[in-house]
Amino acid sequence: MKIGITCYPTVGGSGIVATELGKLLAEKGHDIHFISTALPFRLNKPYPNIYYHEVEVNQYEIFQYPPYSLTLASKMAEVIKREKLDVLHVHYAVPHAVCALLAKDMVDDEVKVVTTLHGTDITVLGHDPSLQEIIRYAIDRSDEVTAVSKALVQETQDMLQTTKPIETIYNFIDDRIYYPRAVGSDLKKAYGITDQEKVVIHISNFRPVKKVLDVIEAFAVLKKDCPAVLLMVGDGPDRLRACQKAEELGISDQVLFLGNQKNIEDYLHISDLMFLLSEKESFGLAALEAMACGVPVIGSNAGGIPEVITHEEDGYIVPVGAAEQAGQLGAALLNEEETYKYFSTNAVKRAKTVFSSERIVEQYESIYNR
Ligand code: GMT
Repeated sequence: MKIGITCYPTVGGSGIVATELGKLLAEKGHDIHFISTALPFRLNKPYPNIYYHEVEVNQYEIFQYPPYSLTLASKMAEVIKREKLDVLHVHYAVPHAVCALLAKDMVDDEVKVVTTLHGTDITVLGHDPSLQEIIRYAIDRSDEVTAVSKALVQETQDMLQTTKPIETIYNFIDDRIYYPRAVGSDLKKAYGITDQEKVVIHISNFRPVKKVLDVIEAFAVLKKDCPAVLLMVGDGPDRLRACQKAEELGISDQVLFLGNQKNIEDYLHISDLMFLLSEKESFGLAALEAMACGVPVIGSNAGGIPEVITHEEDGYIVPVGAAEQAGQLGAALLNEEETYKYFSTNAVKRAKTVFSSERIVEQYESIYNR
């Protein structure tokens, strides 16, 4: 098939999943056409059947804001027509599905629009009455709609009363990159982490919904019972507040803010535990990446996180805001070797089976075939 893919090409779970899906579909012989503002950042080697069509958004005096959606729709229309796309798979209802539907209408083509919901368009934009109509339109007019967790399907239907059936297709990771690996302690040493210290990690874009202050608080509790260092990977609006919180709690020497990093797997390979204590999270791709590397995760009960982590089997689920409980559970797990091994082995098993890339790519293919 000839499949167009539109996603946000920057760092973020939806862009990662869209790119990995494109790569795996290309490996299965499909022609893939990425239509986006930049080359997706995970597209790091040449593929003869992956094409990239850049959307160049220009600023004109008559527009108060750069017309991203219109330029994208126009580029989609051009690619649908020239490349004779069978399917245009867009990630996010707003604006990407709306652009795809407009493009399809512009060229009056039979191309099918598949929309994948990743959460932010529902959990954040869906609350805005001025956008509800257009999100509902994008979902109901798409030919097929998928969402990355059952929780997100439910939330979408409850909030927007959409009529289109929405299929849950979970996210996946590239298991050639994320797998358990015993690495030397060079990276740990480079960061001044001793062999006696456990490594706790948090990875996100530090938006308020990620509750990074709770992560710092949970780590402060954990540290009382277990010598440890916290790696804060990523960057965003709450970074400064998180630094201040670490200072206030007198733990800033044990909390390392690493900013955005490319080779996340290197950090996961030296980690023992992850905290993902978000207030909203439709899936939590970072948790799956950690589990695939054998790192148990303590997650909140927000959105799709409980579909990724199995409580008391491969990690723990705590209520949103229960930072103290997360810290206590974390310390106990790190101090209890047998339970830790059990959780770590189960986490890898779950990542490889329930979230196997092979199985999930087949689910998308069967939607395209339909
Ligand atoms: O979490 C974010 O702020 C980024 C956003 C994205 O566009 O990547 O993440 C959303 O999509 C990911 C991939 O499906 C999910 O793993 C995240 O849970 C989801 N974020 C939220 O629901 C807040």
